[in-house]
Amino acid sequence: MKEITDVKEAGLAAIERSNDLNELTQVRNEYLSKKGLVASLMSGMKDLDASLRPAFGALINDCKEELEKALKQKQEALTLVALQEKMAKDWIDISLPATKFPVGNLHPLTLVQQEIEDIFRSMGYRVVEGPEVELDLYNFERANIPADHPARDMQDTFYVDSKWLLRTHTTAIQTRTLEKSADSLPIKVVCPGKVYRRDDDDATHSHQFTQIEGLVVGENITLADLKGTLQLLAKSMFGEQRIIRFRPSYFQFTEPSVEVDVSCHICNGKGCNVCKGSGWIEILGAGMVHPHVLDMAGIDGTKYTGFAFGLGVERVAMLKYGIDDIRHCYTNDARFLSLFKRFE
Ligand code: FA5
Repeated sequence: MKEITDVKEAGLAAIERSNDLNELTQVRNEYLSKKGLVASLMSGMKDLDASLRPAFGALINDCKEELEKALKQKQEALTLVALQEKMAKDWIDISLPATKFPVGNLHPLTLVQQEIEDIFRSMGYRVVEGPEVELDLYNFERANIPADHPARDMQDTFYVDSKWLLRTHTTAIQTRTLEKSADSLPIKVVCPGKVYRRDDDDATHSHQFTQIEGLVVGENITLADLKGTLQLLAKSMFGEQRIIRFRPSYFQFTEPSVEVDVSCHICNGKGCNVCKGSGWIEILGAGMVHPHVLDMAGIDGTKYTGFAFGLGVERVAMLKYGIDDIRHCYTNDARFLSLFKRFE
């Protein structure tokens, strides 16, 4: 009996002395594990006289319970201390200024493209893309520009071989869409994408630039629909005061064809150096889809009509943001690009 009390006292003292959870685990193992001191005391019970066993058993149980209780309390206390130490060590000053990471912004051409896409999406148009390496068939033949036709000279072409070329205009996406959607009219799409021409680079020309083509085909589509649509585009892009005008033009795949000017947003039509004194700025080419173009795609040109237009995204961005040289769009000067942060 004395031995039990000694073990208990010694155990309680060892628990009290433990400075961290590791030490406490060692004490637990020493006293309460299967081969610990309490278990070995217990194994002595079988050698005792039967009359002494109940009192012995009760004392052992009391010893065990007291040690377990003390261990639990100490464990909670040490866990709390460990947490407090960790918190004291790991604290951060949330009022310190954070490290600033340079954040990029959208390219002006992306901004203009997204703005135009959004305007047309709000009118129920789909956005359709196509391949940049294109078949002569879709870029020229289906656009009513057969081989050896002089109209091919208007768009000097990078050929890959006799069949394949780098598309010269997004009209190639138009001719593909016409063929694909011949059985599911009406068509209402805008087609953005990169195009390539053997033009000499200067302030307003690039050998690679971006176009957005618009195409609507259905019953009773007229030139008035084209004009209303482009009027809305001009107002959305350049302001409510803008008006547009049509000038007769020529494209092989539209008849009639027009070139579209918007009243100058800098001088309000009075004449300035941006509009070269005329009060008008040319923004795109357009027209009614030639019936032969519809026929070639398998659409009845006597029943259905359509309009199409194609604009240069760089030229629109130059007008909208006052960019004086198209080459700025392609030289990746971070100072130039960062100017467009505020437009996002
Ligand atoms: C065409 O490419 C016609 N496919 C547009 C069209 C579509 C007409 C549907 C009718 C119906 P054009 O060659 O004019 O047309 O080019 C359209 C626009 O692309 C021009 O108004 C101009 O804004 C831009 N553009 C043309 N060449 C260049 C170039 N080298 N660099 C930058 N922009 C250019």
